[in-house]
Amino acid sequence: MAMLSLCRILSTAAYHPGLAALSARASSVWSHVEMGPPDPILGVTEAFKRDNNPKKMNLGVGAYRDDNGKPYVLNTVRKAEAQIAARKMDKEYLPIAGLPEFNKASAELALGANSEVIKSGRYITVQSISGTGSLRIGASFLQRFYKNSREIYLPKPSWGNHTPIFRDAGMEVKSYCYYDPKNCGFDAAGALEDISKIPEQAVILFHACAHNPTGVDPKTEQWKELAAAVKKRNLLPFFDMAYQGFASGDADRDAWAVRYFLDQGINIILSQSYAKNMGLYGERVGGFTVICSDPDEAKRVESQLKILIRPMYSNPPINGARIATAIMNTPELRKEWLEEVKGMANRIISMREQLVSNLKKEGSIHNWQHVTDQIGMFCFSGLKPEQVERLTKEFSIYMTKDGRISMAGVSSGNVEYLAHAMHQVSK
Ligand code: PGU
Repeated sequence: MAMLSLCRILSTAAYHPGLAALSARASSVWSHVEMGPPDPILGVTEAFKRDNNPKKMNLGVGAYRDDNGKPYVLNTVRKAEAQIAARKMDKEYLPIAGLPEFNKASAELALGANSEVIKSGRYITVQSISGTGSLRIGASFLQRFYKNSREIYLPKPSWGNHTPIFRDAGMEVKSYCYYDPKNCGFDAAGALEDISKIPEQAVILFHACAHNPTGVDPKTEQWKELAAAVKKRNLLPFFDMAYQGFASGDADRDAWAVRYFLDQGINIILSQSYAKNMGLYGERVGGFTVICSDPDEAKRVESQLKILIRPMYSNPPINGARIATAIMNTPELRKEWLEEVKGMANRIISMREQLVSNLKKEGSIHNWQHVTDQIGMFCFSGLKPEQVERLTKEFSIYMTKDGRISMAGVSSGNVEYLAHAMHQVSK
């Protein structure tokens, strides 16, 4: 009977193309798959690309632009690429844990070459598929081996991809108070209060510097209080360092919190990305580090990280890691690179100042001081979702719904237009 009616539908469908599509849909094994929403950050770029307005601005994704609004490849990256091309190296597989020289240089960049941890060898760094891949390895490692807790506490708010990364790896994602919208700053009291209630031994995530999306970092004294609170609750801190050098323009200074926690005897885990500070976005270069109690433990952790990585992607890509290694390990390139990072950080700081002065010129009476107080790539503007929607619809200015502006996309050519549009939607 069922067979008969199916035949009838199919023969009718032959004369009605609409019906044919319908029956094809009903019979597909994927028919239950629903349309998913676009990504909150990368979806903004997709919408931006579809817009034909010549004045359009993409302030969604955190990707650095030069003052002409063009994607920027660092001089040191070009030089490293030339060095690598001249050596005519092969393209064999990397080891599962990646390029050993890269892993060493990466750990030293984060922890400092004179770090006791580095000297004693009680750590393991593996190359990762940029920051996201590093966080995901970390999440899976926690899920498999961190027996003390299933919970990870994220700052509220945090980078939009943190929740899916940890959730998809099987962790339970919770949050702690971080941002105070009233004074557009770090809510130290709220954070400490929340942390004092986090179950002992849970995992807590910190943005090492240049917090995304708020642009608000704890001050030195506040980091000290956070470290003390973490120690008291015996929490496991997971540092996400995606912007080393971008906050202050100084890579060592931006690693201060990470190094302070280590000095306090807290064995952190760490994710690093070279997307922003080397502009290696699409090359996907990053590192994942576990600080252990001794070198033997580090060896055992390494063996298990390899067992985790092997079925995921076998081994990481080679090209970007070679570039990053050449930059970090060639003294002249390293020096020039750190200058370039400072240059990028400074251009962003000057755009913050110009945005505020142009808002004032437009006649805005709001207090925009947080725009210049905040650091790193983003400005958490305080614009409401309706205002963001108007910016997009009326001015072709694209940003995430939470009002986060990627300051890296602002240039002297478009800062006036942005200020004008922001004033129009906020007056
Ligand atoms: N961690 C934080 C805090 C980030 O902001 C980002 C990138 C990453 C990790 C991962 O970056 P990788 O490219 O994987 O190294 N956030 C940017 C880039 C776009 C995105 O969402 O991936 C952003 O605009 O928030």
